[in-house]
Amino acid sequence: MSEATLGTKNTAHPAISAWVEKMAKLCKPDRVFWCAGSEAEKQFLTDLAVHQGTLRPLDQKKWPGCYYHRSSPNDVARVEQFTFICTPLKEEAGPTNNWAPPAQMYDRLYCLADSAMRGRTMYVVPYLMGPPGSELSKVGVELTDSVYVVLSMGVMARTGVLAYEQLGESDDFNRGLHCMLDVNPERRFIAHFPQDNTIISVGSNYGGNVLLGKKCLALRIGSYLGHREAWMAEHMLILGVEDPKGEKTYVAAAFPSACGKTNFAMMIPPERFRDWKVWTVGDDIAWMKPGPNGRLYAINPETGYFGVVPGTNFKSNPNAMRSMQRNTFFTNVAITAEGDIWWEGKDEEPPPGLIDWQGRPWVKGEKAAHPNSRFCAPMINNPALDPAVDEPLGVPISAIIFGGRRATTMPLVFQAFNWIHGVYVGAMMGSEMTAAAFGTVGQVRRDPMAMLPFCGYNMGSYFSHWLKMRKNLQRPPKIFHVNWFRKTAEGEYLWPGFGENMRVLKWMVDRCRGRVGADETPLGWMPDPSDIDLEGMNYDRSKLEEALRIDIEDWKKEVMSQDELFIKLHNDLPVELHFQRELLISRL
Ligand code: OXD
Ligand code: MN
Repeated sequence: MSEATLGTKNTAHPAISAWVEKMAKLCKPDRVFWCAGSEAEKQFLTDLAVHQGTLRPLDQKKWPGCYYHRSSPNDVARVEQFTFICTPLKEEAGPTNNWAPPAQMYDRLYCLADSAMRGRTMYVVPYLMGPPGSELSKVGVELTDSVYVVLSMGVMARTGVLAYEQLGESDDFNRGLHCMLDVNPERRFIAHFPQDNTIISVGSNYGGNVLLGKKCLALRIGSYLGHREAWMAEHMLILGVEDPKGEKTYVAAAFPSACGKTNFAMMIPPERFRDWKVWTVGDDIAWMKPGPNGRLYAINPETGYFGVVPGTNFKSNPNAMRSMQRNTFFTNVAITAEGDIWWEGKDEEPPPGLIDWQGRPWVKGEKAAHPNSRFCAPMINNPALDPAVDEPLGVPISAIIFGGRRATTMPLVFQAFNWIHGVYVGAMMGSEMTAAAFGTVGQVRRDPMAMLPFCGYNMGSYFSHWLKMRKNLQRPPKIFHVNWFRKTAEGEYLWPGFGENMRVLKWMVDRCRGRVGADETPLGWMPDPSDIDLEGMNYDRSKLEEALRIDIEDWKKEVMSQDELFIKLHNDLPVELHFQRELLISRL
């Protein structure tokens, strides 16, 4: 395609054409640029972003195809306080979401979007979430005035004309409008209109708020559609564990933001497990649907990783390091004049002349990279990428793992007695807050199924949906809960985590395959400490015993603290969860 034809209209689809025309009339851009997804287009837009100063090339010898982006310091994380679910009835959004009536929110946002792209270009980004040809895949079209968004969407989703092929003549596509405005928190809204399959995001340029395929479509709108269409959109990584016989067991795991999903999804087993291999299907989102043999199948709707950088190094996550070695965008890390980058927890000394994430000469003792600085890397770079990642049917899930960041109470691992008990365990998940969202870091909050910020409808109905899905599964996944973050009274971690988590993962896989026993406890099935293989580890078994210990007094407090969520959701909470709580109390 020649430069002259880049950006020209590339579809005659009536509904897309009409909607783009309507939005262009509203936003009044100087130009509408239709993205087709070609390499030439990517090069053209990258050069443009560099020319505009939005992207800065890194040292291309060390970081081929990699670019640096710095966001506005007021725009570095998701903003749950400005995120809205706009359903006709408040009850549909439920008590865990901000709600506004659709008409009122459309008015307000159309007012803000009016003429917002004057002097700018509106990019039309058609995209596909999920493998081409999959029944689970969904089409979206994002309109944006940010080249950074267009290029990042190109990493995170299958963008370009292939999306039109999946859509065919259907009008069933997500309409997403993104206007940066003046990137001002006072004019920042991330609004979802589930009934219209529409998203409007204004006033931000941070990934989680503006890469509309990700949190907005794949989770908030996705969960709403899943409820309607009998499938599940979950905040889960997907990985395949290959045992020495070459048999693969797939698991999906929900941990809250910045609690190690990417590390777990890309785990490299320790030497003791050299005959085992962990394959990554996805690190953040799973779309799951009952499939052949009564099993639950999952796809990763994304094609890239939008991961937290600080703490990532060749020891903590070698596959993430390899994934970000080329064709990656880094946002809000520290940089040098020569185009090298650094962050806290990178396993090398900071290079001289470091400039911090806000563009100031770095002062030792201050943060060089923002704690929520990110890499946006194509999954194809991951040496452990599972070949089944493009499989339209998805992969069969044998286990679902819930987990949070808990210094006390939660043992290293337990298995729920059955699906209903597992739904209760997931629903009551709690975690200490991290930097991925605006809020008080360290405070424990309930984060059901790690979906608190992402469930696009009433959380009580979402639990009922989980319970109902069981009816469509003859062989439901087993459900587990893990906690890698339990500490001693002195504040030391009881379990080393990272690759060593393979030892716990193996126990879960063996449970799924009926290869290991378990002890019945008040919480569920638990391993005897001798069932966790500690060979080759310089680790004291008494620590494992402590990590697995159930403290009845702590658990009584834990059950009491669930009151808050029970009271908040009392109108819509399925009775099964009340019963599960009563059963737990009686076991305790
Ligand atoms: C993410 C998040 O970026 O959960 O994945 O915040
Ligand atoms: Mn996430």
